[in-house]
Amino acid sequence: MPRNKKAVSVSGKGKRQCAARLVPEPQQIFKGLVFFFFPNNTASALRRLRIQRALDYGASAAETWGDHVTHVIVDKGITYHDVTKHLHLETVPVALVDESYPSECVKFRSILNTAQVRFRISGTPIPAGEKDSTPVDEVPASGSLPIKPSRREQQDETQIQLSHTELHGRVAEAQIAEQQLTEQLALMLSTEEQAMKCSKDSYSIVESIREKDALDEIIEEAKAVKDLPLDSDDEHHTTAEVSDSEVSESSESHPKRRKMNARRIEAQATWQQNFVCMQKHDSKTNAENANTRTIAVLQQMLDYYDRSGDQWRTLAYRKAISALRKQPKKIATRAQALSLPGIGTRLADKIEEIVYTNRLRRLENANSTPEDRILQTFLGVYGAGVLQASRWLAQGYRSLEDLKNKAPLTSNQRVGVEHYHDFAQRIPRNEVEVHGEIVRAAVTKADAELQVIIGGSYRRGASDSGDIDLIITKPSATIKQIRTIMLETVVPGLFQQGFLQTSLAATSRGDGSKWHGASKLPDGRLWRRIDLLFVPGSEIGAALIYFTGNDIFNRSMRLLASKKGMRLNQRGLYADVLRGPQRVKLTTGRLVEGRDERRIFELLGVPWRPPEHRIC
Ligand code: DCP
Ligand code: CA
Repeated sequence: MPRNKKAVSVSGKGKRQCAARLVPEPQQIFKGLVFFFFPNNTASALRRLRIQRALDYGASAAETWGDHVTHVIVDKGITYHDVTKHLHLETVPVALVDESYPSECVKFRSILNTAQVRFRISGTPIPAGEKDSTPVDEVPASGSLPIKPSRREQQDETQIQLSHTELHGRVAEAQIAEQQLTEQLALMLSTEEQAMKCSKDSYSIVESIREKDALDEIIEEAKAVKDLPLDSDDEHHTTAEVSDSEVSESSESHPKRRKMNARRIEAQATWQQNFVCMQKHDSKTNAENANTRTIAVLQQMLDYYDRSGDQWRTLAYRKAISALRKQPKKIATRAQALSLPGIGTRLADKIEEIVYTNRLRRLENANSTPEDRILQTFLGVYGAGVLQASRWLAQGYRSLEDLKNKAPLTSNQRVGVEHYHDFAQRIPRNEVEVHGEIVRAAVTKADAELQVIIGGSYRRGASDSGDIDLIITKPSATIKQIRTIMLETVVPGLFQQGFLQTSLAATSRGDGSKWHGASKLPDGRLWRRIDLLFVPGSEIGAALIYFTGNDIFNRSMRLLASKKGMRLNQRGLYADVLRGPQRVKLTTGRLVEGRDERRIFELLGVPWRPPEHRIC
């Protein structure tokens, strides 16, 4: 039975009743808003769904144009001119956005800025001054963060790498969205005739709906960049792989084929070289580079996008920085920058600007509005993602004090807010070592065979770290044994001696292989974020690779494994992974190595890289 049934009729051809199935009141983000859909009818199943969704989230749909309308929501392909002509207006006096606007608001659970370029319809007059300033889509507007760069920027600026988890997260989101759409469609097409139509056409209708879904675009884009290093188990093989039989049997007798095979072998040799894990990257590549200043400025921009959860731009900037690091000479002009792999026109312009002005205007604009600054602050709260930060903003909180005093916070969020300034500070290398020593003393006291290895950026030789990653292992122990001794003896002991300050609940579904919390030195003032990672001896090699990183290096290694018909994760390197259609993994494969870090490199054909050469 639908809750709070509210009938709203929409006029015109294909007129039918849309009954709102209102979501619970706190989620009704559109409450009080009146949407005028254009075209204003439900002839299209896709539009009908969009209207239905908006109503579910509290909007009213206007039957006719009038003063009560707050937003005009326009189908793809319709121009500003079409709207003004139809409504007999010179300009549209209310917010005018494209069809993606309501679903994006629902996704972010807040009312997004209607002025964002991504919602603009063709022919909309551009506000004065905007052309000269930062493009609206360049910097996330208040309460709203782009899920991907515009196509234009994407083409220009980057060859994008998309992580396995991100891709799969998005595929999963898309599948959930599809499921929801299908359910809604079935509910809407409720008469017998419509139900029959639904069963006959549901696939094509849903397909056509999904064609226009923003998530689908992302997935398509992810597919389009599938040859770039992804953190993926399910990557496609390249045709560069040549089977032994193909070479041995046919090479001699078919010269043409032999030539082709030779080319393919050569291609195979070179494609491997393109993986970042094949090349040495260390902090010197950074420090002594002719492009140090440019890299530093781009890094700040990268940090900004990273905090904002904009993984696309984050990766684009990383790629540019990585390309600049490899240059022995200073890259000063746009043309020079453009000649580097992975740098498109927009980033090339930025590089030129940095070199000639020693700064990046964009950086100064990045936190230009008060709301942007607040959002950035909220994004710095431990455990708060983009969604949570924009929700706080939409709920009217303006400062950390507001959050502390007025917002309902989870216990993790409260720790994050109260120790915001502590966690924001990098931890000097020698302090990381002292935390490691304290844990090591407690661990070995509990079991002399347990070992503590400091991983993360520390193991890569960083002079400071964002948090402390401690790998706890024992050659002969299972994870269960390690977890028991850690959680029953070591952690309580470390609390008792005043070193551990709090434990933080795992944000995602944990497998019991980690403990997150905060620690403080006896003579220290600051709380530090500390992770204890429980690793059985049989997996220590793979875990060392994973927890040493960096993340780009890891992605590169995983993709390389996948291209070689193997699979690498934090537990081991596996071979003979059986895959079905769409390369869906059917079996996890046979473990070939987990214990020996160097052996995993060897098996993958990657020259050994000491941890400090894994800074990509
Ligand atoms: N890691 C990864 N992919 C991620 C996150 C982490 O492969 N998305 C791996 C590589 C990292 C390691 O886990 O090096 C530890 O993660 P941290 O976030 O602690 O990153 P770092 O230790 O490298 O950097 P920082 O100094 O900021 O802590
Ligand atoms: Ca770390």
